[in-house]
Amino acid sequence: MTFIQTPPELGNQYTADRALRSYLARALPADVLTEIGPGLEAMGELAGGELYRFQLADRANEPTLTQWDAWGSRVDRVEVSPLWHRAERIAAEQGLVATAYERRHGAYSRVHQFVLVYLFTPSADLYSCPLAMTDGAARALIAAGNAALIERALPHLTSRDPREFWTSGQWMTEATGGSDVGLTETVARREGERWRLYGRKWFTSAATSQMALTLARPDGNPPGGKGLALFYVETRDAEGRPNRILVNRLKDKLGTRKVPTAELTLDGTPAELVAGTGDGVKNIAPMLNVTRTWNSVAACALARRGLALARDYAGKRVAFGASLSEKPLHLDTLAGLEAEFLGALHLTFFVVELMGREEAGKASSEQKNLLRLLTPVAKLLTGRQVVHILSEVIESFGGAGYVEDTGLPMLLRDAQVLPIWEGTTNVLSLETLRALEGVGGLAVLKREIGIWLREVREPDLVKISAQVERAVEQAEAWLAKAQGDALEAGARRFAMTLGRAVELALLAQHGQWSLAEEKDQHARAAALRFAAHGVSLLAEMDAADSRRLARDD
Ligand code: MFK
Repeated sequence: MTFIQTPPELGNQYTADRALRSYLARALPADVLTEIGPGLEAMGELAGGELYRFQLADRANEPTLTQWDAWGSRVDRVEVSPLWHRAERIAAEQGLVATAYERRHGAYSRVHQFVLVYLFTPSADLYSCPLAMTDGAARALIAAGNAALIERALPHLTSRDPREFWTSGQWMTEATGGSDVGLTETVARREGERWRLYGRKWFTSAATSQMALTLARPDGNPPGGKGLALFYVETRDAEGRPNRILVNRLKDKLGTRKVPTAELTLDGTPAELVAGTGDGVKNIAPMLNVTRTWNSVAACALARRGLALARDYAGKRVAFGASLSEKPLHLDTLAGLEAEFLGALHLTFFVVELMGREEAGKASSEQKNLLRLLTPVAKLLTGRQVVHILSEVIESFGGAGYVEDTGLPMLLRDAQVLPIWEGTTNVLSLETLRALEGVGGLAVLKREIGIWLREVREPDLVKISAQVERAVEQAEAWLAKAQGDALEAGARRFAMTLGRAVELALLAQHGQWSLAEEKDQHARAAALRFAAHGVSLLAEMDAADSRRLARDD
């Protein structure tokens, strides 16, 4: 009889997630957890069961673009995969955006929302992308205080009724640059009573959204980000036709293949100013901070999915006389990945907690500063961690991980977008330096880390605390000394060091709590393993050598 390998399976993705449940037990008041628990369990069941099976069956379906109808009219219809239709309904009904705005649990509402998002994301083929932009648009409209647009769009963006629910695009990237947005070429002209936009948007995610926030330069404005204005666009007119928007083509991408990313021409698209005729980059920043946090949550979610499958498979796969889950080297490999994942999870949800406090009006000025500083740090670090973790997860399946219809390669390809969109690792490292200036340096972070580490008693974890403190001091010393090109060249090592220090400090704090409250060694073990991987990445690099190596000088 030919051998047939039993495939990996998923159970309820909430009840089976020991680390998430342990985190929530510490972070949320018991009554809040009791109230939201059944909803999380239902989402975990859906994501590990019906939706996961649907996702595997729907694997080959990708979005399509029909530009012309049979009679020669330009229609530019984008059709998405069946799973995306289902995901849209689930997202509305389960309040994946709404939960944050209904604020039923005050400052904890963001944690509630993002746990739902975390459970949903890995089974939803990056439908989280339009949801992230929707959440970001809602936040940017509120921040701008534009009463008319808030009244018009917010009820749709935060609706739980699938018939009313809108998603939003975030059209920033042009051919001139995805990072240097100040180079935007799209112009805005005042024609009669309204603004119209002319230009080409080079990378617009989720082209099926009902609205978008976008940047354009009002005629006569100066170059750069300050000369841009933030505009609100509805993508269809009253008859449902494209609103002077041409979909040139869908992008043929490495991953996120279910996301209908499009090149658009704006050919007199009617638009409304969101917040004055300038400062576009500044006005879209609240949206960026929200989508960057979704990015961090998605990184954790995809990493967790890969590890859940790898762990299950290790129990089923037999090689060299024993199951992989009995093999010391296989276990050692998975343990290292789990520790990195847990670091990412704790950093991400700490940022989410801060965001919830800020929105509920409960954040101190120190907490606001921490949020400003750690949003880019979490995004850049978790984006790199998830790619590393999923690359190893694929390898842990051997050849099966390389075969498309296992559904595994898609995980790695989708994860690879997370360090790219919403600001690459390097762009966010530089953003971290700017954010530091705005919050008055590292003092606020050092104080917070000190508070966490003060609770640590267990001798192994106390040693880790010293390692964290050394890394932060080293980062501070480097920052005080580095200037000009050296500062820029080291920005990534610096930002990653900060992020790793925060992750390890949170792991140590949680490890201590979990030992005391849950009699559980899991978080302590994660802290020790993470510490062994190292925290500080800082090193003196010779600029001339870098040029030699990078440019082949
Ligand atoms: C599931 C995952 C979900 C993810 C969904 C994603 C969907 C995909 C959609 C996209 O990918 S959209 C493209 C995303 N693009 C980016 O994220 C752009 C990356 N580039 C940067 O972030 C650049 O650093 C930046 C465009 C901001 C540089 O432009 P500028 O014009 O040089 O901006 P500058 O001078 O740094 O900042 C202008 C102002 O905004 C400053 O305020 P002041 O004028 O008062 O000095 C900044 O402080 C402020 N600002 C910038 N970034 C901010 C911010 N304020 C708060 N938070 C921020 N993050």
